[in-house]
Amino acid sequence: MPRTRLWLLTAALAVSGCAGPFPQSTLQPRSDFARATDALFTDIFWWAALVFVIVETLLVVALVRFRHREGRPVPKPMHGHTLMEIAWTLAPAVILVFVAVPTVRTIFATAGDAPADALKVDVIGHQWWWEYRYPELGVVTANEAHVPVGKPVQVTITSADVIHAFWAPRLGGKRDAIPGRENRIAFRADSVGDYSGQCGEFCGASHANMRLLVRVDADSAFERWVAAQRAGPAAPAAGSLAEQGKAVYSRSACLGCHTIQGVSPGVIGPNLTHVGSRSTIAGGIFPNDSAHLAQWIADAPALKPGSIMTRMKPPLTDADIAALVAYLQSLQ
Ligand code: HEC
Ligand SMILES: [Cu+2]
Repeated sequence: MPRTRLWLLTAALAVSGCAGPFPQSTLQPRSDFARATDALFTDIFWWAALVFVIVETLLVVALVRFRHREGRPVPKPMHGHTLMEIAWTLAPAVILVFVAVPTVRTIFATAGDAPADALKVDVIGHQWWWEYRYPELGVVTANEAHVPVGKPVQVTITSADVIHAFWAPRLGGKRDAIPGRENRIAFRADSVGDYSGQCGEFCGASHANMRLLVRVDADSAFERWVAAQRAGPAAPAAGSLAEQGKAVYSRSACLGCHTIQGVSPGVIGPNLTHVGSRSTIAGGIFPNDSAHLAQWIADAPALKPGSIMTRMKPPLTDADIAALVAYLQSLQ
């Protein structure tokens, strides 16, 4: 009885793994690219299932029919059977053709370029965050990419330092981000929503903390986003805490590493011109709220091991940090 219960418990645990939601499952595709790879997977899965059933059936039949029985002589081994040798050489070859043809077809179908009018997005991997540039729109942002629904998107991927891999599983396959090289993915997202992903190639201490978000917007929302990103940074109100924050920013090391349009030209870290409009910070791992911003500015490596944004020296005062947070949040 306890054994049955143990089995039931194990089965329940295993099945509960199928409950979802699965924000990063390639089995829930939301673009033409992801649908192509998912269809290939399903296709090969059923061929593999067929092979499994045939092989296991033969195995069980052989075990039952030829098992040892009292008084039965030892079966005579067989040596050299031309027909069988040909059969078990040919069968795997045929199976491989059934796997290879759709695979190669899918590789070609997903390796092509998007049509010439596709939205161009340049993705640059950094330790440990993503930079997105829209060369035709003049937009630069970090960690959260926006693309319009139903439109072809041409993503060009490279890296500023080591090898990373851009991977938003429900939209497109994994592609390496290699310094000095450009890889591409073309896809057309088919439903509005947030699609998370992450770096898929080990890239150092905080590889696991290098997540990303692709927001697929309806046309009008995408246009609003582009217009907001193209606008200059909001000017803080006179006498506000945000204005003090801007002053702290302008006399701190921040400006050597970060760009805020018209304020500082740094290119080591993410562009902060509209940082207040993003939902997360630091490679998509922390919510963009006052508490996390304050902790991050005070001591980024404590939140994210190895962070290139080091602790500020001399340390900022709590008042300075509060002012900086207000300033960053005003940059919508
Ligand atoms: C040595 C260069 C450097 C300096 C100095 C620096 N940062 Fe950063 N900052 C970075 C890097 C690199 C990242 C990305 C780190 C990551 O996500 O792993 C970053 C990330 C950030 C982020 C998160 C942005 C996002 O969208 O994810 C904020 C906010 C930020 N820095 C604010 C500041 C402020 C305020 C200062 C000044 C007090 C400052 N930084 C000083 C390099 C720097
Ligand atoms: Cu990585």
